[in-house]
Amino acid sequence: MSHKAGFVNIIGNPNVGKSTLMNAFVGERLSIITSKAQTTRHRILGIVNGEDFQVVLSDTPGIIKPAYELQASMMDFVKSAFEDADVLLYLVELGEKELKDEAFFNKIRNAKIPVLLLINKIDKGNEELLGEALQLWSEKVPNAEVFAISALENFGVEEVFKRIVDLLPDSPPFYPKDQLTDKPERFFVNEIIREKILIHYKKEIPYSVEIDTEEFFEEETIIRMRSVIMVERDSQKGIIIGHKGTALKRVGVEARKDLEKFFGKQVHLELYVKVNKNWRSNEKQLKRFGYNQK
Ligand SMILES: Nc1nc2c(ncn2[C@@H]2O[C@H](COP(=O)(O)OP(=O)(O)OP(=O)(O)O)[C@@H](O)[C@H]2O)c(=O)[nH]1
Ligand SMILES: [Mg+2]
Repeated sequence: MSHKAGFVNIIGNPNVGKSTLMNAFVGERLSIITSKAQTTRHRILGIVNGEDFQVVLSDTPGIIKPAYELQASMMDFVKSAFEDADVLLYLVELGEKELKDEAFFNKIRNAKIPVLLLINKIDKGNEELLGEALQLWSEKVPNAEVFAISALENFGVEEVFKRIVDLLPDSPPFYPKDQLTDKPERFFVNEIIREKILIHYKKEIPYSVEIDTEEFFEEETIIRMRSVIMVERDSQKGIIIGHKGTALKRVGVEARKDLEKFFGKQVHLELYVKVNKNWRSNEKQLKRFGYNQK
């Protein structure tokens, strides 16, 4: 029996629904999703296995012009997603007109591999808007096959997946067939906590935060975790903790609930906050947190 396998990398502007789409393909909440741009900071693999195929999806950060070292490293993850793709999924949302970064856009237009251009969030529009978008994107990216989808409502996702499998080369699997992702458990702990911070704090706070799970200890009936919320400045520490610790407590309670769902086990989560001055611009610190992998 022949077997197909390959790398299918999702790229696009911030907030267009890349992580929502990846989770829809995988059927698990692997990538965190929020209404804020720059939610995803890493390249995260989601592996979908069938008897005769393995689709290795990559969720990537939204494409931006980097202003500091962390963002530069996020864009390196996007670059790497161009290098090993067998199929590119270029995700746009209804109403969007352009990819601001011309270099990335040209890479998509000149790609030597199949490109599927997916117009997402069609649940938000009408036939007229969709018609305009279909025309616009077919002209802008003539090398792509265009699909209209709603990742949130799981509309058109199955059809895209079938097309992906069609396009994959014959190849043995790259990962064990029971593997779902390339990231360790602690990564998902960090991400689930960061999601709560993105949801509950304003302005620059979520972008100044990094999580480091120092302890992950699985016992028979419970997993014990201790995680540090790192901020860049003293003033941010106070904001994270909040009056009498109520803000931090809310993060802890909500994160624990999600962690219990994710791991299917009772979770004990200890959270504390630490100032790590300007970590976003510090190469050593970024390496330590899994960025700057070059
Ligand atoms: N209405 C609608 N909303 C969607 C759809 N897909 C995603 N969203 C919403 O769009 C927002 C961003 O979704 P994400 O999946 O985090 O987007 P992303 O492209 O991964 O964002 P970054 O990681 O920040 O680049 C969230 O509020 C989602 O619920 C869709 O098909 N329809
Ligand atoms: Mg994302």
